[in-house]
Amino acid sequence: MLSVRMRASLRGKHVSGAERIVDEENLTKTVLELLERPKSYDEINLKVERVEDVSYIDTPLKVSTLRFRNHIEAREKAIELLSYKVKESILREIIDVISTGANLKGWNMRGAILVDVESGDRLESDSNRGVRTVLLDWQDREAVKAKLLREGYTERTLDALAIATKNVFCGVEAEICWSDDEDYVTGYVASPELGYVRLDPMKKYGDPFGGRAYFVRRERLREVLECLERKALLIKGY
Ligand code: PML
Repeated sequence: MLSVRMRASLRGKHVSGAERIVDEENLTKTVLELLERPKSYDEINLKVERVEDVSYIDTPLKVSTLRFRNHIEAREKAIELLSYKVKESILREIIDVISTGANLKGWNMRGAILVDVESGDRLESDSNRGVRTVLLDWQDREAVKAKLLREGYTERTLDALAIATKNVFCGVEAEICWSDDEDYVTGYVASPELGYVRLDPMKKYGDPFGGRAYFVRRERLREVLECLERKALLIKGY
């Protein structure tokens, strides 16, 4: 199979990214679809890579949604939900980091922050880039997308649910995420035990800060990273 990845930027800022895992006969169609995604850009990077060893899982994490009056209440709920696994003080600190710009320049990180689930230590080797969950897709993307949209979810859910599902598959103990898109305020927490819990809203409209944090066991760091960045995964259904 082939992994197809697209990244687009405008004046040095990332504006769009997407990934598919497809068979050869769907390559051209997929490349064209991905090229049409970014609305404005001055650079598009397209990478096609053969993947020999693809793992399959039957279903993604279970999805639920909780709605709140404001992001303060939603963030408190995120802390409450994850506190069975991560200390409250660590969760508060990480939420603060994401909401004020996680990289060294005080801006959003492209990838996720990696956090030791026990101590709260930051584990990513490059604190500007972070860690990216790649090489993943739905086996029948269009069918899952149609079902999610029918149920009132969004295309963001489609992509974020695939990422959160691969993260759990790879050994991430817990995750917290909300978008850096100013107009997209729904975020989520995820873990093997909680599933994928959407929290709406995790920030105010117009807020440009967002990102992801993955809580991992330090002693499993190497294998988790290897899986997140190098193991191809297809999710069969929803
Ligand atoms: C959802 O609506 O299910 C939450 C999606 C979060 C997306 C985060 C992102 O795209 O940056």
